[in-house]
Amino acid sequence: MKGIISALLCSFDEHGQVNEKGLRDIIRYNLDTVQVDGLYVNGSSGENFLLTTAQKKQIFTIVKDEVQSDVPLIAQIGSLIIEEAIELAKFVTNLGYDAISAVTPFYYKFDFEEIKHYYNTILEHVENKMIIYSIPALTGVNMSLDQFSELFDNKKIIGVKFTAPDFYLLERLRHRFPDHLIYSGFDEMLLPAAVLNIDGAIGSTFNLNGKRAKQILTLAQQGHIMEALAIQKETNDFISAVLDNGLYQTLKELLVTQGVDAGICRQPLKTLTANGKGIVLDIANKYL
Ligand code: HMN
Repeated sequence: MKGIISALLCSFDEHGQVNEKGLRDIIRYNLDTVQVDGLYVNGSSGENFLLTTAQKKQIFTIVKDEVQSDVPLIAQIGSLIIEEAIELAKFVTNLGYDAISAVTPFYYKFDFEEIKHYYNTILEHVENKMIIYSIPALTGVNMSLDQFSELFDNKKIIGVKFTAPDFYLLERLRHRFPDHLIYSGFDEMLLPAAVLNIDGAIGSTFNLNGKRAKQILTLAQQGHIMEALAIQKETNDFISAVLDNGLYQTLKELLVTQGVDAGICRQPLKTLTANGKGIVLDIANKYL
């Protein structure tokens, strides 16, 4: 489960329903064209927190059916409703997902004991491996090195998706846990994370830009930092254009320019205006 892993986008129709053909198209593009090393399903990029339980299960099922065992699959099952997290963890484990992942519980400012209890409780119910999903900017949950260490005391917790610009903590984590899987979560900071010897990266922009990301990771691993930096610069030009125009909407519309039926986002995420779609064409011409 190393390398460049796409945080999979999902295709929705104008009624907010999963477009199965579109989702399969997105998967095929990731596997056949971008050639990513794995898929992270129902993360932020999959609009997970806007979905019903039935839709989450539908997406997990379609993805496994399309991918089979071609690349590793990680299922994000985190939910504020712990019963839902457990139900989804069991569901994807039965489907054959290689690992589960759960975002740190958010909104209520849970303390660390509550967060630890959350992970351990989910894992009591399921025979699978867990990747912690840490994204402090969105959850408000900042964990220290010692707190990560306490979580890792549970042998089923095998790694972390580290989505934060804290390279000191990332280096300390890498040093202290050489055998855990450490993934970088901010695509625009892939190179500095790669220099710290991460195992891989999980990100939204890899649905389109995964080839450049793979080059950055490989070049950094080989010590070719300046070559990697040139590709990170091009990548960041791409990412900043995407962010300026609306992240998930733009990524989906970029897929549409490549013949992928990527659909639109679920409400309350907005849809692109005609002007926004024009900007997408410019981005596609420049970077794809
Ligand atoms: C996921 O859960 O879908 C992604 O792994 C999250 C990932 O860290 C992305 N973060 C968010 O979308 C909030 C990044 O890929 C991010 O989109 C990218 O670095 C652009 O900022």
